[in-house]
Amino acid sequence: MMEKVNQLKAAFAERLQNVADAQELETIRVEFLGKKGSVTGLLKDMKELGNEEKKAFGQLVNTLKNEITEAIAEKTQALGRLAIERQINSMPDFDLSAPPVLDRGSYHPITLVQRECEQVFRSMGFTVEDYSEIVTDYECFESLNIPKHHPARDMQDTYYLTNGQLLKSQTSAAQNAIYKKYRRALIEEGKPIKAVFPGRCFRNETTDACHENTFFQMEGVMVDKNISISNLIFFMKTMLSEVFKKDIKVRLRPGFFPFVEPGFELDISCLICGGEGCPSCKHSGWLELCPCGMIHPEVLKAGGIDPEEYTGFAFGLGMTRLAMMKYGIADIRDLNSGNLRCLCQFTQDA
Ligand code: FA5
Repeated sequence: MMEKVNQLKAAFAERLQNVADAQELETIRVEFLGKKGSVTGLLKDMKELGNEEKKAFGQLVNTLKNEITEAIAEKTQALGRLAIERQINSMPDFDLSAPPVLDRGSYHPITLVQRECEQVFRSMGFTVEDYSEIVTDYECFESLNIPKHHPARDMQDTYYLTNGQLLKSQTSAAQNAIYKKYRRALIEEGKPIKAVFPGRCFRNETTDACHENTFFQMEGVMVDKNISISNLIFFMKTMLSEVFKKDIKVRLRPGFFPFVEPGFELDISCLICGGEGCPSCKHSGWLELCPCGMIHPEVLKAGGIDPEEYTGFAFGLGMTRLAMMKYGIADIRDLNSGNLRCLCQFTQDA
């Protein structure tokens, strides 16, 4: 009996040493600890033993069971750490101390990400629109169901000009103009509105590793008959897998924006720390990347579209944060720094 226990112990140790991933580890766990596993199988032999021997053998099997459970838990953690290391190592090299290459010009990483996103959306039939950086209060707030004195304005304090205009705090400021530009084609010719509009945004807020006072977003809207949340999720997933060229862990949770109902926050697992928590993700392991939702009826009405007949989705992709995640840039402020050591390293991707 004792020999059987030792043999099993040795067999487990050997299997554990060579395990490559979590799936294989689970197979081993079932093989040894499952209902029909080898450790459970040992107990069947107990029938042949006397009472005293039964007790001693039972304890032996229990100890073995605990040892195997513990070893599996340790291995699970080690494999998790390994997976994170692999993910970090697979990110493109980004070295702030590398000497700048000054003999040629280079594209800014945000330009590269913006072009890539534009191309993805163009291939799905979206038009790419340009819009002003200086907008009116109506464009940035009122037309988006945010009347004066609405508390949602506190989240987006921006810079006001003496003539009452303002530097846009969100690319959503172009929504109203886009609806008005395309509503005739929608209503008279049945052409869905499918548009993205990238742009620079401004907010009067304190900067940190993931917040800038000047950053880029890309807004997207789609309006037609029978547009639903499934359409929204499909386009979001397609965009992320095209940009990152791999599966990215995302989570969708409820979010409040007066111009959508229902509204969501779409977060991605932080690629700087692999989800462990770091300054780039405010130590949460997740990064708010792309809030979205179904366009509020009042917003469609303001754009001259009948919400009884048409529905649509909208999203506001944080393009500066997307560039951080794609290129492994831990501090958002490097992107506006004008530091060529950082910025010229992305030329080869152009
Ligand atoms: C908005 O700006 C909404 N207009 C987005 C939206 C559009 C919602 C359409 C629903 C429908 P928010 O303030 O959360 O939402 O910003 C959107 C994204 O922009 C954030 O997830 C983040 O990725 C990025 N962002 C916001 N503030 C900053 C900042 N200070 N620095 C860098 N990126 C930022």
